Amino acid sequence: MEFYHNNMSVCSQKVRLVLHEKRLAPVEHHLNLRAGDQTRPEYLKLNSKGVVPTLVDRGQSIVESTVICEYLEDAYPDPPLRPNDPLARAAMRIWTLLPDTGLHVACGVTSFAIRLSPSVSRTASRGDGAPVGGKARPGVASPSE
Ligand SMILES: N[C@@H](CCC(=O)N[C@@H](CS)C(=O)NCC(=O)O)C(=O)O
Repeated sequence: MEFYHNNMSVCSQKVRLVLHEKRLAPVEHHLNLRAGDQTRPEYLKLNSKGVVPTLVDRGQSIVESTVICEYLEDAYPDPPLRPNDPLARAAMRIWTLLPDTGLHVACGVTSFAIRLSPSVSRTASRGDGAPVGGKARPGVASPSE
């Protein structure tokens, strides 16, 4: 099993949580989104949208974070993460819709602005005083790196 992801990606985080709960340890490929790793031809063969995450399992590429989570639940049911009760399952699906229909889009706009706008990169702060476009402290990854 191979997992293509990024440490700052919310969509990747969802899948990392499921992998951890199921004690699965795929070979990890950390993509540097700022450097454009996600647009390399070999990666686009796995994920034609050029986004993370992507899971490769049993020789097949699986995209879309929620679909990946559902796949992991189906393919590796132990321990189960999806509730059996239909109402609880409906609530689970509402939770998974929240990032899919709102959060990812909102984050995408912000990430895009930070990545492409030199003025935002120069003036925005990561919260620790360092510029968003600046060099990370040792052990701290820059956003979308
Ligand atoms: N609906 C997709 C969204 C994937 C997505 O937008 N991923 C972002 C990171 S959270 C990305 O790879 N962006 C790359 C870019 O902006 O070039 C999913 O849930 O997997």
